Amino acid sequence: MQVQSPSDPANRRIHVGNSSPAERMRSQVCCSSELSFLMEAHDGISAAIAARAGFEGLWASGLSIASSLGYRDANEASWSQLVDVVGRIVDSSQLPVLVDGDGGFGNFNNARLLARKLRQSGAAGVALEDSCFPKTNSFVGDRHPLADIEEFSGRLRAVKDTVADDLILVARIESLIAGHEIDEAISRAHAYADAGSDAILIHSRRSAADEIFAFTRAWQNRLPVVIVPTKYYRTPVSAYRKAHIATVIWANQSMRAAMAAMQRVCSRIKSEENTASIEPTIAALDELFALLNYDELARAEARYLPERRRPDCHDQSSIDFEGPLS
Ligand code: SPV
Ligand code: MG
Repeated sequence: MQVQSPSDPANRRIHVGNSSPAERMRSQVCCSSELSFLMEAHDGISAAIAARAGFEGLWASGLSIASSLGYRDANEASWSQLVDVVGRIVDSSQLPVLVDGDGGFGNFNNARLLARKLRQSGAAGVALEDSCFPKTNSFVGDRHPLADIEEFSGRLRAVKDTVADDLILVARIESLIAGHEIDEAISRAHAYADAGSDAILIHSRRSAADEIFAFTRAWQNRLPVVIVPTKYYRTPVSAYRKAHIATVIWANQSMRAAMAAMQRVCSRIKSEENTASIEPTIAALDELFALLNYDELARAEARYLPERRRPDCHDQSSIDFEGPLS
């Protein structure tokens, strides 16, 4: 029997040892003194690529998932579509996944249903933002309406009461996005901590991280702080370590990289009516087969499939089709 290497994705499990996805995420987001990083994924292949690159946790981005489905980040994709994609991300990466749950798709009842379904899909955590349904992406438009603090705290409590410690609960504060002062964000952070959150995500749309650091100075790490440096990408991560930030989310770079690459390739193929010139610039098929572990399938066929039924040792036309599970 062939022994699989521990780095073989087919060999990893969502439960590593006795650790659940939430426990693995907790050791990264909540309890580790080291700064940790979550990489965006929006489908199975982007998740597999992030895992291969060495990331130890993923962010299932609402913006990127909506975009890959051809929707706008305005709750146009449904909660069940999100849950389906999260299942693919978990499956293909076997990493702990923090899911962008937007505002929870409604009130406390929708939020707790979403959390329950995400737990079933193998997610490690959910981030809920204090926006109103339907939400708008934080970088689109101005003066986004914020949820009432008490009402949003109820959403958080309902999620906590439903999934307890099986899912990390990150409360995301949109105060700074909506144009409010640090004090407003801090009073929300206190309320959301009291409601049972495991961590606070503070979001900013500025091109420098000044208001993030003003928040961390005032917050004094009462709960771990998570940030999303999409707009203030020039800030070095050493500054986040100094501010004792727990987790950085690289929220949409894979989706934007894929978009740029697809745009380039499509326009070249359209104008050249030939793929010869772009072939060296795109992933080889063998890379794709390696990424998705086709070797493991060949080994499994050798182990489980009678020889006469294996793809490379029979005449397909002589075999009756019996369906994928036969
Ligand atoms: C997402 O990735 O969907 C986020 C982060 O919510 S952001 O788009 O930066 O608001
Ligand atoms: Mg989002």
